[in-house]
Amino acid sequence: MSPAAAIADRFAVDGRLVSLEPKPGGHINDSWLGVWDGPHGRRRCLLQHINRFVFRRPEEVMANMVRLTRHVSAHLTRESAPEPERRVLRLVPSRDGGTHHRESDGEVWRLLDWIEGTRSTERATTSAEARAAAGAFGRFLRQLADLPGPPLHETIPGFHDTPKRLRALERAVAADAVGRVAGAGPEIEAALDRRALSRALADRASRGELVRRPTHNDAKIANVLFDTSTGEPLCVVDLDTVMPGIALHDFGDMVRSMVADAAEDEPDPSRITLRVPVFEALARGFIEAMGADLSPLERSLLPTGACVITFEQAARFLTDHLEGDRYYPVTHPDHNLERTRTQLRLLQLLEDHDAELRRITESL
Ligand code: GN1
Ligand code: MG
Repeated sequence: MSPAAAIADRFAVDGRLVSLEPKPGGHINDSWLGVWDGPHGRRRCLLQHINRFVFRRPEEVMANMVRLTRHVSAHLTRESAPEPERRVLRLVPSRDGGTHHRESDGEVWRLLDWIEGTRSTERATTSAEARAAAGAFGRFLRQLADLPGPPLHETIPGFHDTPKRLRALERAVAADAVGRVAGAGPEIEAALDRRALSRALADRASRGELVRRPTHNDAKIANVLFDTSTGEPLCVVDLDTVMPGIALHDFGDMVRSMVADAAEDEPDPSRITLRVPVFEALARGFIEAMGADLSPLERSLLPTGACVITFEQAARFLTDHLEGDRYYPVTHPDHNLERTRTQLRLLQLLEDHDAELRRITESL
């Protein structure tokens, strides 16, 4: 039995594990798709190992997940949503009744029911798909807006604290730990030139002008499951970074990850283009789904959200490149530098189109 299969066996699934295959996807956690033969036929589940280098307190990640999935389920029941079990992630308990399994080495694992008949995608192929994804994230935020009780745990402190991300970049440049600063001159200059942008939302948030609420914080299209036959966006996944935040960061991540029709690590930045209709579709889908939960100020700052998050992601990739690729997995030495270039190119395009994007959000 492989180590992952031994761990899968620690969860309360009725039946025999017949296969367990690695499921490539996100950068941070490792996942496997398992198939069980049981009394009610075949059952598929996703086994996940939580990355403890990134999530220092996995128990808090799990506690958030339990609270918020229950809350979303309650909303679905109240709304009489069809097939509610396909619209929210469901944890499979461990054999001792816990929400996760902790190995003797301290590593934390969880098992989720696989949502059958869904597909996910790395890129938005059409404006309609982008609008649908933005609607899914907007509804998710609305469902969480009335989460009772204390705020969710901050699973990664300062996750979207953009000025802090800029300071981390400055420290990485000063330290030049792996001798890569000389080879990244233009990228460092382009990022440090955007110092003012790093404060564009942070200052307003600290003055209390932007509501803090539970947000997703990794709102890329790959984190939405679409119904394979109808194309309806069913379920928002990757809930590890759901924590208090601001809605504009989620909108920013949607634009960052969908507007360009190119992979995040496209090696040729000249192939990055800005699809204005996709931006419009995202704004439309998000505004529609959020309704009155999005303030007039937030609405007017949607294009700023896109710039801030694209800048922040560029700073994060560049910092990691300069620190020797400790956070994001890479396949070749300049991988994080290439990712930085695509983000910087996209940021430039967003800035060049600023007036047009503002006109669009004002007109909706
Ligand atoms: C990471 O692991 P994944 O692919 O879901 C990262 C996000 C980045 C994203 C870039 C916890 O997400 O913040 O935007 O890569 N997640 C974490 O693709 O750092
Ligand atoms: Mg993620």
